[in-house]
Amino acid sequence: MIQSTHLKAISLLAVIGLAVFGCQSADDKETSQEESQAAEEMTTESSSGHKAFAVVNPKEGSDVVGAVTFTEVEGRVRIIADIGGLTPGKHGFHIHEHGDCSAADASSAGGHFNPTNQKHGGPDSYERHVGDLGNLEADEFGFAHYDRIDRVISLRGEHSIIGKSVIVHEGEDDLMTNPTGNAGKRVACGKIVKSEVK
Ligand SMILES: [Cu+2]
Repeated sequence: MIQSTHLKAISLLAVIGLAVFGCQSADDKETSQEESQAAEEMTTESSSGHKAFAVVNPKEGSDVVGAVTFTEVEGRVRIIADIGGLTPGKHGFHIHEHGDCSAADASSAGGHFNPTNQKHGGPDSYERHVGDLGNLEADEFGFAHYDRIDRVISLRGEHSIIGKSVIVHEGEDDLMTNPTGNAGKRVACGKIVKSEVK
């Protein structure tokens, strides 16, 4: 049991390390350039090969920290998140519309990313916000590992999540209550940055 906790801690640190290393080559000024570049590439490239990541940092009253990677896989996006410092159980996990985590309560990140103006749902709901990714589920040690392929979010074009933010919530997303899923406070936030890793 102790060994498995250590392994999880080590893999979490490795993911954060990779993400932070990648971060050194990307600053805020480059984001709009990257976004227009992404739109340009949409017409000239297949929809594979782009990557993005977010390092999520704790907001007020929380110790929640971790990293999320987004990787294009045959026109869809694989999302892998490793997050620690959670209370055991489910926590709402969304992409919010602004890449601004500066407010103590992360209210600066705005609402769920919803460019298609739909109602809140779960990741597999017919109607959902682009940013509706459901829940993380933390184990007894407060670690959550999330790995799924999403059919709605994108790393290019109108549904691009580059420059938006990832938010982890204190409570469970009920996958139903519009527009928030009733998931409570925002306990961690991170801006989504396009990765330069080839
Ligand atoms: Cu949210």
